[in-house]
Amino acid sequence: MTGKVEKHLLDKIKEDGCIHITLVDPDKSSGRDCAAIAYEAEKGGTAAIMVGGSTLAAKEDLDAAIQRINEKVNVPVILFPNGPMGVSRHADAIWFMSLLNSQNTYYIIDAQVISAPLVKRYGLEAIPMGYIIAGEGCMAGYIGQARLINYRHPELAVGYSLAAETLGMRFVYLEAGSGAREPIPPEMIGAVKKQLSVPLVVGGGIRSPKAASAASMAGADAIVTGTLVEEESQVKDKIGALVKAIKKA
Ligand code: 1GP
Repeated sequence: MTGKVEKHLLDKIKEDGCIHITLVDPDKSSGRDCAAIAYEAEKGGTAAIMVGGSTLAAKEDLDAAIQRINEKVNVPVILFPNGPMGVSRHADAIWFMSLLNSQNTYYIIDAQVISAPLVKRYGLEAIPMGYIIAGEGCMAGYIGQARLINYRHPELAVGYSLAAETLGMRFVYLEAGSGAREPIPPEMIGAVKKQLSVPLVVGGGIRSPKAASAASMAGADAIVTGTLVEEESQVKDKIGALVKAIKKA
């Protein structure tokens, strides 16, 4: 069943052609204020805030960060978990994701087995998503023990994406890893988009309106950026420029 947050995302995608989502990582934000970043990002036109990170270690930090964000923003707060530790009752929804190209069953299904009862107990809206890591992979690739897909093999990304869709997942996330030197190339995005019917989320290494626009033009339905707004300066302007660059409608 499509919940409120998923509907918001789908409506926004329909309206704008491509939406922007801001990732904040409570673990990385020592000294930085996630809530202030989220507040400015919303003013810049971001459609949702994603909270999580591959190395998040303290549940209290996550809970506290989400509560602070909730006080400041109206757009939905969606969990981007690295495992059961990334589940918080305070969020509006959770990407219920499986790292499909992991070599370790923990990231494909075991973490989800532990998390699902919690998601149910908290009444969180779960949005099923296939998560696929390509290119450099960075921390997410290392922690998630991904068999990284080389950018020269878009057909592998197509296969994983179609497998996700065929398994009933309602979003696909093509990830290059936070801070990746090279974002997912337009050729790979285009090859996946050509075959996929569910929305395609793309992230990792996107730092300029030009790169965001290239991903959008190639077929991304949503662009995620994190590193771009890790520093608290000019968040609204930086996000605003990206949002403008990716709009297709
Ligand atoms: C990481 O794709 C996201 O999961 C964001 O990456 O930090 O490089 O924007 P960046």
